[in-house]
Amino acid sequence: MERTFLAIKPDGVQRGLVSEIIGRFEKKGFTLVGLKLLQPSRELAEQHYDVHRERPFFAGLVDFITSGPVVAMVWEGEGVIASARKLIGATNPLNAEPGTIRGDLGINIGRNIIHGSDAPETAQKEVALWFKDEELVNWQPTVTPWLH
Ligand code: 3AN
Repeated sequence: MERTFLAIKPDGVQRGLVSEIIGRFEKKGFTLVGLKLLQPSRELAEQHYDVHRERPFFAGLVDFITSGPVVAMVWEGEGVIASARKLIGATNPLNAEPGTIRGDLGINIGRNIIHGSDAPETAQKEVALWFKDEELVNWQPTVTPWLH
């Protein structure tokens, strides 16, 4: 079953949006298989944003993501990678559609509340970077098996 890595960034945590955001993925019907609160090290942040290393905003991005607690999550479900990106919305919250997390809750591209893996390869890499195997729980909802 497909899995994706999602992280509520320090702005989302500090603004008290954790339950609102987790609720959106729960209500959609995806399955939470990994969850932890941590303040990422610079090393972890730099690895996570490695593809942006040459971008002008890289240093600021690493400073920001390491500045406070982050809620790191792994969600599972059919098509979860692309669907989570839709629920999250466009990178710039000012362009994100109403109804999406960034469209409803954010205004600043540098403080865009949540990260979501953008493709199967990055999802696999990011899940392995942020979580040990034993931190993930292999389970399936039994109350609504028809959903899956
Ligand atoms: P997304 O998070 O939508 O996949 P990416 O991968 O293009 O977007 O960018 C990663 C992160 O880098 C974004 N979530 C955002 O926080 C930051 N970022 C992207 N573009 C800019 C920018 N022009 N200025 C500041 N931060 C940016």
